[in-house]
Amino acid sequence: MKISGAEIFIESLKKEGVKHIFGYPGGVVLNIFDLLYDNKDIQLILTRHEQGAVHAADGYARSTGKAGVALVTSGPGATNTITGIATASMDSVPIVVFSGQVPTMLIGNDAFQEADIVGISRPCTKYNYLAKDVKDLSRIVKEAFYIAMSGRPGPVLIDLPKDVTASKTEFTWPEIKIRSYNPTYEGNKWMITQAAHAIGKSKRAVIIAGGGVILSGGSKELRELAEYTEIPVTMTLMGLGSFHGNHKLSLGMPGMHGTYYANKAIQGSDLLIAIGMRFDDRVTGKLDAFAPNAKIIQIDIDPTSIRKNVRVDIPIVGDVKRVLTLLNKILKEDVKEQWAEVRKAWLKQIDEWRQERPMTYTYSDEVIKPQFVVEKICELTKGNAIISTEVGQNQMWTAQFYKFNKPRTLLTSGGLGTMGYGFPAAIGAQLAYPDKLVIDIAGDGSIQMNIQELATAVINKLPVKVAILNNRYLGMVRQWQELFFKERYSHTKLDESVPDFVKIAEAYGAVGLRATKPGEVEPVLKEAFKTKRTVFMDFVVDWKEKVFPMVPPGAPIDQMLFEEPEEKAEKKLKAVK
Ligand SMILES: Cc1ncc(C[n+]2csc(CCOP(=O)(O)OP(=O)(O)O)c2C)c(N)n1
Ligand SMILES: [Mg+2]
Repeated sequence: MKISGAEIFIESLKKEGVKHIFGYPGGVVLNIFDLLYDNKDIQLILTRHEQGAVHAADGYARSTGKAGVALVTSGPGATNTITGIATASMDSVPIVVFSGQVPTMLIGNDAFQEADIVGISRPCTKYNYLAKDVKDLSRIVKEAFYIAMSGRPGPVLIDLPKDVTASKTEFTWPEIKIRSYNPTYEGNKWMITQAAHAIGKSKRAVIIAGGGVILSGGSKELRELAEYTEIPVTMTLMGLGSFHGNHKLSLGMPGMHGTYYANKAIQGSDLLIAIGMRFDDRVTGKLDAFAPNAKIIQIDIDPTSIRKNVRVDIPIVGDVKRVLTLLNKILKEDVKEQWAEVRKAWLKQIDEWRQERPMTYTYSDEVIKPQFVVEKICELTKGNAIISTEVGQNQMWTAQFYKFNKPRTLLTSGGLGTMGYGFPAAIGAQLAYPDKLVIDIAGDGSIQMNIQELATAVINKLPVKVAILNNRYLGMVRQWQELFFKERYSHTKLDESVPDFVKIAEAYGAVGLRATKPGEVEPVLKEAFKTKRTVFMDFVVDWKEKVFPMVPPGAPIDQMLFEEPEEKAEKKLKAVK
């Protein structure tokens, strides 16, 4: 029996096990939306902006490990997805985005709502398709999910011309084979043996764990490696949750706003084991001063990530979980060092650095410190919530003060740094986990970038909690202006333009709560966590607070700036007024 392209779309998604898609309608996708009107298997979640749909699909994917799906119309609907697609691309998130397109015979004619989305999205998708013939559609969908999920995951876009979804053919679900695409999962055994011997010889080794550990499901193997060889672990922003944040071998996050002791350990190391991380400039600081005495082992499934930024002595292309499994086996069978003895001096040295400059902040009982809010969230949730963040200071304080202890519990835009990501991403995660506590730790600037998704959360009864660290500033940019631009606060002061978030929440039918004093923080959080409704919490925090420590841009990572003494900060405050 012949069925339409729109029906093939539905049947293909069913075959892929898709239950939820996020989207927004328009003229050229009406065929599909018509089928979604009474389809029992697939539920479309209507967001209020296409960017929100893609971030929600991304949050769904990051929190579950399954591909997230979005469906939008042509032209502006399609172009509105680009920030979401680029966000997913930078952080290796598997999503499949379907965009409507004008009929094939009109493509290239500047037809109404035509945009060359295949061209526009090419640099920020892992792969993209223009489905020109309905006969190819099911194969394309199947390939798209395979490409999105396999190897180093990433976003795939399928452009669907209106006539293709209208025309009919037989539905088939073919075997697929993509000749030019064969990710390498097994690492080279000889290289892995070299890595094991290098670990055996090292005295001052450090592991840097990245998002690849989480993507491959390799947390258990990472822990086994660290505990067996007594090597301390630092987790990049994308790697937070891959290793228990409270483990005695945890050094927290490295890099620009990382811990002093992680950065000192990297700089002083004789062996760096980089696992599923790509040496982003926020991690390395000044490249030619990075880890000057270290031999480097890099494990990554994506060969183009290896040696991209730093020299690597032992490159291993492969899936992190499989490589670590073999590495652990070789270590246990062949490299039987007295690990505790070998690492004793190194771990003692790291502890001294930890004592010298712990990750801390100055508490106040007059004004709410943003770090205090994050600490309280961590304490009350015991690290068991799914946390998303926006971008800026709120994101860095979350990374510093929330102790992530499970993979897939932090949803944050690391590579692209997309303000407006956290709230829709939290909506996606809440849909996947209706009974879990999902909290977006937000900034007053970022939350306004996708605040319209309050409607999506409320109407779908998604009890997402948003904790706004309201400093009335584009705080992170203000921080740079204070430190590097002579306190010239050009266009970063939001102040009286910041809306009343309690009223906004209420206007959408959500709950709005506010805390202006430190003593109110815990009661507000407790009240929010108790309710089954969408909640905005407006924490009016100290606007002067900065994220420390900080590596100034272009400096080596052990040359960090620390919190200033109070009097000096006071002087600055006067200067601003
Ligand atoms: C879409 C987008 N535009 C601009 C930026 C640059 N930027 C980075 S942090 C930041 C300020 C964010 O302000 P807010 O959300 O209030 O967070 P805070 O730093 O105050 O916690 C800006 C403008 C960005 N990351 N993303
Ligand atoms: Mg702010």
